[in-house]
Amino acid sequence: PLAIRREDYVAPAWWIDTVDLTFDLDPAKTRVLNRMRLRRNPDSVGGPLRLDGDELNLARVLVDGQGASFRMEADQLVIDNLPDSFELEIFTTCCPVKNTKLMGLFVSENTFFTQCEAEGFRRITYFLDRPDVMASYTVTLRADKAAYPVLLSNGNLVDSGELPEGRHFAKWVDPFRKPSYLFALVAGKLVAREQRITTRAGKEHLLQVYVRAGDLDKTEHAMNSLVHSILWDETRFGLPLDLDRFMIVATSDFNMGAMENKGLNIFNTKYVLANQATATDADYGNIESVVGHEYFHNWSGDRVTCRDWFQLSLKEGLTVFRDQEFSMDLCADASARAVKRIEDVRVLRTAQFPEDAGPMAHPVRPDSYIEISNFYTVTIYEKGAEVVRMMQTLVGRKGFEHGMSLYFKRHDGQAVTCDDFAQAIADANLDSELSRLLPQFKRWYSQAGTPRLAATGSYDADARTYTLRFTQSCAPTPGQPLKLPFVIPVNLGLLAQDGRELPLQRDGESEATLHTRTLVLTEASQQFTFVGIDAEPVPSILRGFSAPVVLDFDYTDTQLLTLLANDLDPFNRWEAGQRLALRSAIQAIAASSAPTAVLDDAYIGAMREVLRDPKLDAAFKELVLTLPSETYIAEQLDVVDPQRIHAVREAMRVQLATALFVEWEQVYEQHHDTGAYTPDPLSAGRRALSGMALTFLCLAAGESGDTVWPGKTLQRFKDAGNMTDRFNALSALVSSGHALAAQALARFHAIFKNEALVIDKWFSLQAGSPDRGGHVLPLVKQLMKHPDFSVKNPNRARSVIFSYCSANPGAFHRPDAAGYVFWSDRVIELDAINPQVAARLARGLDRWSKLAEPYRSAAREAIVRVAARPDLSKDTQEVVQRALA
Ligand code: B3K
Ligand code: ZN
Repeated sequence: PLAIRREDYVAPAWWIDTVDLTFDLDPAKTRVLNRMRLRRNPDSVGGPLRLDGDELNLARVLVDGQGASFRMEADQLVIDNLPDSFELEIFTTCCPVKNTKLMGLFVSENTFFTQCEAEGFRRITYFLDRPDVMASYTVTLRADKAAYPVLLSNGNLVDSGELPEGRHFAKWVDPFRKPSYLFALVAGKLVAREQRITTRAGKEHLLQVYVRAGDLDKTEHAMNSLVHSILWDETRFGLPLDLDRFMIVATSDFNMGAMENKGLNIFNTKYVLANQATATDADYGNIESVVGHEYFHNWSGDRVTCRDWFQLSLKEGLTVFRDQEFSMDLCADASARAVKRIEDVRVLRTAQFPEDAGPMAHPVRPDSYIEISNFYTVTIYEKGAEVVRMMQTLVGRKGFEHGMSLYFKRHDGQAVTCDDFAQAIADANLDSELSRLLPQFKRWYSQAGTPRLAATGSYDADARTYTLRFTQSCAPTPGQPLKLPFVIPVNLGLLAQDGRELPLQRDGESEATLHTRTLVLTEASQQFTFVGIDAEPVPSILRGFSAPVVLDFDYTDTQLLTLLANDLDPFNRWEAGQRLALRSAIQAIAASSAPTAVLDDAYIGAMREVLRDPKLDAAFKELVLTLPSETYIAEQLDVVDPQRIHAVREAMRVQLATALFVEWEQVYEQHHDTGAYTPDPLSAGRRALSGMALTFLCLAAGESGDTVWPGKTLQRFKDAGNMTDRFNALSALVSSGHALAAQALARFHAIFKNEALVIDKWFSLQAGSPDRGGHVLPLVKQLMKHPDFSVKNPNRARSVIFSYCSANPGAFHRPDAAGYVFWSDRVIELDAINPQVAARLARGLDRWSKLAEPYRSAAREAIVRVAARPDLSKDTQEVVQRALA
């Protein structure tokens, strides 16, 4: 398959002004009548009309009401000799019930849904299926009334009524022009939670959350999240809801989290449904951010969209930044905000940094792709959000808000580029560093790879000065051997050795600033001298993770312990603990002996202090006590032995469990009762920490043969008043490998057999559990034979296959290569059903070339085996070919 290149972009030869679609919905054969008004684009290079199509049956093409001559070139319908402006009518049929790719129009539990981003609309009708073609849509849905009582599409309902033979219709008009990827329809038996709100602007709106009949009691949190999102966007950015009616619909068959179709967001049930019996605190948090994310797209994505798919981060990076800010602004205090920031950075470092270092590395604005679906990545989303965050750091919060206003004022109703966004933020802040450095700053969009920032400090006792030297570099990535220096905002503080914060006064400045200040790096090497320093300070560099870089600074253990105990910046406080743990892990991995006493007394003592500190929130303690993940540890090594990493990390966990046994008991006693359930960050933090305590207590029990804590944990599991506590208890038993786990698992399944999302957790916990003598792979194979398993349902496939292959390295990387063989079988099996899901799974062996033998050769062989399959989708081909390149 051919690569599409960014530099080849040309404006379309034709514009589509209006689209009038009529659907006769039938699962086996849906008829689509598409009437469009087109006109020649005078500013284009010209040429025939080429409409995209995919798996459509074409019945009729009329130009201005007359049969027209056309030809097919591959999947495109081509028409020559057209007038400058005309009406085009196309009649096609498709088969939604056979659509297992879940792109275009598909059926899930007898309900019709659509997914059109990025290129799904061409599976519904022939079209200029590209985001810079924006049209006004009128949609008429016709279907059997008893089977499909609810008929929804974008915009406003303008007409509805009965038709002969028990059928009915609904007609929808979207008042906003939009690209085809934002089209949506839903038809089926659904019920809605409704709420009317009046926004600050004084306008009334109807909000609806549509679900299956039994799920209405799980929609309150999603509705609340939507209301909060609407108010937040109006308050923080002055962006109001622009529709009379805003709908969310949940489906259990969905390739990703959710989709921001104009006025009709379609969601994976996982990000809508929650009540305290079925959803964990993490689920509640995810629902809040995904509902926010999709709602915020209404402006950043829908009102202003992308010119082409290379600009995807224009809407995704910006919208992730917006949902992160939203969740942070909802936090009651600085500690909760820091917890959210740490969680976001953890995602970036465990998923995006490896992507940036692997075969799929690409810039935030990619230069080429084979299948755009493969570029809905953590680089586009999370790194893209970090790039926007750095802009905010450089222009300040108010300056950023002005920049956003200018962006929407300039580009409302347009399809634009990442350059347009950065330009607007800079133009609204002409006296800022961003404006001065804009061309260089934009290297964040064009250069792939994670920059490394090496810092050294030197103290001059006579001059009472402290000098920090920074050297930045960035390793080659595919197609980019050489990198130019980035603009890197470094938030810095200096601590005295007793942990006090020092005022910061640079050489030549007349006054000192308190606490944190932002240094803006632009050169390959740069230094900064601070004056009036009485003793060698401890630098707190990159506070709040002010740039997406790897920071190398040769801290002594003592310095890290000082930061861990005192840093005003909670992010760097947490980071100091992570650095200490990582250092011990890496030493133990390199050693030849069996890992025992990996963590030293100083570290254990510091963790004891953290657990006992009455001033720290439970959520923060839980993060500090969480060891760096196996994936993150692996990224720090040149050669990766997954079994060795797993063994070392497990030894560290056992050490934390046994050495802090008394503290874990106290923590559990103090935190396990959180009263009536609410998913707020404070009580969620208490549940997280008491859950962690149970895990460690069961782990310690496994070492000592004690049966008290496993027994208590089982009781906790039975009595729990909410899913968070129940699942944490279950997980403590399963992960410690205790014999009581089996009956708890059986009981859990029995209680929740009718709750698909809970059954996903049941599968996922088992497939992701620590390996004991290689038991997980046979278990996974057995789980795939369970009557509740279905490989066609993406959530279920992810809960078993991905939980094993992508989230359980200690069990997946087997010396006998059976994990890799299983992986290749599943990639091949899934590819025939759903290429997007298959390609995602195929990414699981991205980092094969870093593996130690025998893993390396065996992993490569598994990838070669997939690559050798004939008829592989473009999606999977692109992933495996890049892996082998
Ligand atoms: N924009 C969609 C993602 C579409 C993925 C297409 N393969 C969801 C989101 O980012 O909000
Ligand atoms: Zn998005």
